[in-house]
Formats: sequence, C-alpha cells, structure tokens
Amino acid sequence: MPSLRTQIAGFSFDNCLMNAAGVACMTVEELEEVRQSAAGSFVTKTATLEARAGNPEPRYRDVPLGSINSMGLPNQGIDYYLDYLLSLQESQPERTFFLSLVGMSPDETHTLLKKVQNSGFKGITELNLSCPNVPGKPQIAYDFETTERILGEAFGYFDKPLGIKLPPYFDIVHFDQAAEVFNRHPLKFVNCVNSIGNGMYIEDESVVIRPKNGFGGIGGEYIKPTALANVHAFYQRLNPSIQIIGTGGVYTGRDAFEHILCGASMVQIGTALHQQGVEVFERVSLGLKAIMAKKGYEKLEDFKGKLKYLG
Ligand code: RRO
Repeated sequence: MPSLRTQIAGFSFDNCLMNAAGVACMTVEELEEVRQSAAGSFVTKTATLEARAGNPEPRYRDVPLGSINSMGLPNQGIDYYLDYLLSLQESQPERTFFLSLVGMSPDETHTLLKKVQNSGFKGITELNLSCPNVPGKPQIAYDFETTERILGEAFGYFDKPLGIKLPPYFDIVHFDQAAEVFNRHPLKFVNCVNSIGNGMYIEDESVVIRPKNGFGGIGGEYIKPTALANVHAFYQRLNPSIQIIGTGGVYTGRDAFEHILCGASMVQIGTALHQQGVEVFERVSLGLKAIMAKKGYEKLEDFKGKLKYLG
C-alpha cells in the first residue's frame, strides 16, 4: 500500500493532504471536523489581532469551474485559534497543526508574530502575504520591498517554524525576484497559491458577490495551471531548505499527484473541500494512492519534483 506520509519543517504527517486556509477553519467545530478526517493536518483561518466580521454578504459563491470570494478576512481573532491549538497540544501532542495569521498593518503583523513567539505554541506558523480582499490593502507579496522588510524584521525575533502563503505570480522575472527575496530568509516553506486575486463572475447582467462591486479571489479548476506553475517555479528556485506546499485546483488524486510532481511536499484543498466537505480528503487520498500503486511508487519522494520536460 503506497504511503502519503510527508514532512514539513521536520514534523511528520500521516497524510500529505489538508485544508487550505479560509476553508473549514473559522471555528473550532469546523477545525475539529478536519482534524477527525483523513487530512494529515489543518490550518486555521488567517487570524488578525482582533476578531473581524469581514465583508458584507453574499461574499462567497461556488461557480461551475470553481469559486469566487471576497470574505474580507473574517476571523475570531488570534487568541481564539492560539488557545485551541494550545489545548490540542495537550490532548494530541503527537500531531502538528498550522496557525495562519497576518496583521492589518506591518506593526500588527509583528505584534501577532511576537504573541506566537512568546506563547507555548509548538506548531507551524503560516504568514499570509496574499489576502486579495481587504479594500484599500494590496496583496503584500506583490510588493517585494515590503515583503523583504517584514521578513527581515520578523526573523529578528521569531525563531519558530515559519512559512508564507503566496499569491500567484505570472511572470518569470517575478518568480526570479520573489525567490531571491525568500532565499534570504530562514523560511521553512512557501505555500503556492492563494486565490487568483480580483477576478469577476457574472450571471445574467450582474456580479454574484456584493463586496468590491463583484471583484473577488478565484479558486478551483480555473487556477490549477497557475498553481502548478508557481509550485514548480519556486521548487526550481528556492533553497532546498524551503519546502513547497501546493494549493490550487485540487479535486482529485490526479490533481494532488501533479502538485507533488511539481515539487509540493504537502497539498491543500480549498474550493473542493468547501463544495464536498471533509470526505474529499479520503476520496483524494484513495485516488492518489491508486495512481502511485499503478506506477509502482511507494512514497511521495519517489516522484516529488520529478516533473518531466520535453527535450
Ligand atoms: O478572507 C478573505 O477574503 C481571503 C483571504 Br484572508 C485570503 O487569503 N484569500 C482569499 O481568497 N480570501
């Protein structure tokens, strides 16, 4: 039987699949569902210092080839997620989970990271540099100078395992420039990709979500080619000490297989999890294992990053 076991930042996970931040992770009830599923871990909804209501509804829609959202960073505040993660460390110390966070300003981001640093949290922190939906706030990771400054300052005091959630990039020069920034810092992983920012879906003569006159982050089938390209571009460019988490357009075992082939060590499911519920983890696991068995692969290392080129 092929194994889906993987490691991130030196921590082991029985299964390389987990939720993508934003889906099934706003409340303890949702996180408990993911924890008790076939998923190898979970990540909590990106947290800010204070709880936020987010943007007005409707702010998420499933559409035929994926999803569009402009949630606006609704969350329960960092303490809610940190308290839950600390309690899990007591009851299930053998498992490792991810905490996602970002401040509404660089100062707030540092306040959050210092809070985590000074807490008993032993898991993995994901800094979300790619929220596309807060009116007036650009996606941080599209601004390389700001990204460099935030990471430089953060690693001055933060010494727990830290990775970043990235937006998709669309130009080879941007892959080069972004990788140069990330390679200067002791990041444990980059997670490619967040939703493709500021798309639009129209039904009859109208947009389908209220915030920002219908502009929203696109997920699902639309984004798999972009996600795979970003996973592989960073797999090619980053120091081997910086692992890749692949996110975007995963509905099937084949989709997860492609992310791993591009270099992903862990694969996250967003839109398909929203649409299908936590049973998606079992379905995708079985599909991935079937592909591995057919090809004679016993573990992820047998094909991770081994994408073939023509000529
Ligand atoms: O809450 C959101 O609107 C949101 C966030 Br923080 C994010 O990182 N990605 C996304 O598609 N939506």
